[in-house]
Amino acid sequence: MAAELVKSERRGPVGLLTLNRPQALNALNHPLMDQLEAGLDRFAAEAAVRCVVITGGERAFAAGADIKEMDRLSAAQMAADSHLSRWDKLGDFPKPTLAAVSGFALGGGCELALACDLIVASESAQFGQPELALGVIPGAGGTVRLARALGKARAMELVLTGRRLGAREALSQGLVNAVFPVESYLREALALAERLASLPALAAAAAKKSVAYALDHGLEESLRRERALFASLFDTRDQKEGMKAFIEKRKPAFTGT
Ligand code: DAK
Repeated sequence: MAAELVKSERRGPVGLLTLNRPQALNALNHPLMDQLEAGLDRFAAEAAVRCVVITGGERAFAAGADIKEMDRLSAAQMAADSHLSRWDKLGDFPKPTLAAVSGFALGGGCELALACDLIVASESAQFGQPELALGVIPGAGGTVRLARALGKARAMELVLTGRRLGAREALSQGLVNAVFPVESYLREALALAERLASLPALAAAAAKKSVAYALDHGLEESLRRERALFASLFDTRDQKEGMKAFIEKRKPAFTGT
């Protein structure tokens, strides 16, 4: 039987994917990425799952793509790698995603966390892009997402020098949403995920789309798109329920429709 490199469980409305290759600090080799992709596909299709958490271990979220799988590849082989497109899946995921990060989040590990909507970190988390030391650059969104999250000066520094950001610094610079002690970060992440899971699902998907769109487009187009998404939600049951519940001074019972 193939090793379980990504554990997949349901915690009520939350899908939890745990990277499970501790002997290699969760280096993201192809078999692990296959299982991660399969887990994401499953949770995307499962209506009862309303939010997905990706986590690793206490020592490492993930220390990057597997260097021992890449070291001999040529440029043509790397460019032709049929697995590359799946890195986009997480960014395009239709439900809220949350990375619960402890220990090393380096290279592809940092990029994996950055591709999630929110990041909850443990005090021991370290984020970094050490690829230049390997003779390459970040290739799964690191230069792009760090530039957007932190601005030019910080992104240049992190990418060019490989300096790691500790959890507190990452929090103060807006890279992560919250930091908790190692003993409780996963519990806190799951509690936050449960809150996200209770949101009206179509509105949550629209909110994600709108924020992502705004990061890629100009102000005017983004405002137009936001307005269209806003209006589209008025055909949903959850909009009727949400507003009715407010008026009736009760908690809304959202159905995700
Ligand atoms: N790949 C393979 N094995 C790794 C690994 C990695 N990235 N990181 C750690 N390991 C393995 C080590 O080789 C070691 O294995 P054994 O020697 O025991 O067999 C084991 O994990 C424990 O690691 P260490 O002995 O090194 O542990 P230390 O505590 O001393 O050091 C460390 C921890 C995280 C500082 C160190 O392991 C380290 O520097 N690791 C490499 C970090 C790194 O350079 N990461 C970036 C890799 S490049 C793309 C998609 C993805 C990517 C690019 C493009 N496309 C979609 C286009 C991503 C690229 C990368 O991430």
